[in-house]
Amino acid sequence: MRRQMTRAERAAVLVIVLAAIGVVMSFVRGDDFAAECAATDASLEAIRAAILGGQAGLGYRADVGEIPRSIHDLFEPTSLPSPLWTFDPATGRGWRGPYLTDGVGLDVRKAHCSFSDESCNSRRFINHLANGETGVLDGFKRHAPECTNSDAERYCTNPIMLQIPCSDANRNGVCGDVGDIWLPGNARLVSAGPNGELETALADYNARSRGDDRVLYLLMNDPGGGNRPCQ
Ligand SMILES: [Ca+2]
Ligand SMILES: [Ca+2]
Repeated sequence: MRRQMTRAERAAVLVIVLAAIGVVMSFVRGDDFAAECAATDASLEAIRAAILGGQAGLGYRADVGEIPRSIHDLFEPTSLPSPLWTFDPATGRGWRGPYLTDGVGLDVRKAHCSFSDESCNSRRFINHLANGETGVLDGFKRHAPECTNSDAERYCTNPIMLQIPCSDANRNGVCGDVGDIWLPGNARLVSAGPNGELETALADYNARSRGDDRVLYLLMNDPGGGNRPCQ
């Protein structure tokens, strides 16, 4: 005849079941994060290929003659001098995009404060971003602390940035002051990463202090030690 489990045995079984559920949940969450991280890195690579050229074509730089000022330039040429708005076969110059297909209209009020709130001092992080521009969102939409509360609608969508850092001549941590020299050779694509907070400062030309941000340099190898592993 089947023996009844004692209370201690039932408790032990319950602990084992709960532990198993915890392991499964952590795997699910880990896979989820790894997938979002990989998707973000893939978007960074796709944007770099759109700028520098790749399998899909020569890219923005070959057509326009220089790298864009922002991701928006890959979707619309309106920030360029008007002679460059259309491609001229005679000169081989001019915009002939869009160079990407997965653009979204940016509502910076829904992004993290680093993007949308002047109190976050955007000159430390952003050289160009305006509400209504077309951009590309990163893959991290659920991990920032703000995304777990009732403000979820306000936050949780973060655009990938094209950062063109500066020399920060006066060493005040912000770019755009008199004497600050822009460094397009150090241009990089930046995602705010899983915490949704943009930590890669414009004045940090080698992005050595980037937290969990995902950084991809356009024109040089990463001088800042690389990103954290995608797991
Ligand atoms: Ca400065
Ligand atoms: Ca971050």
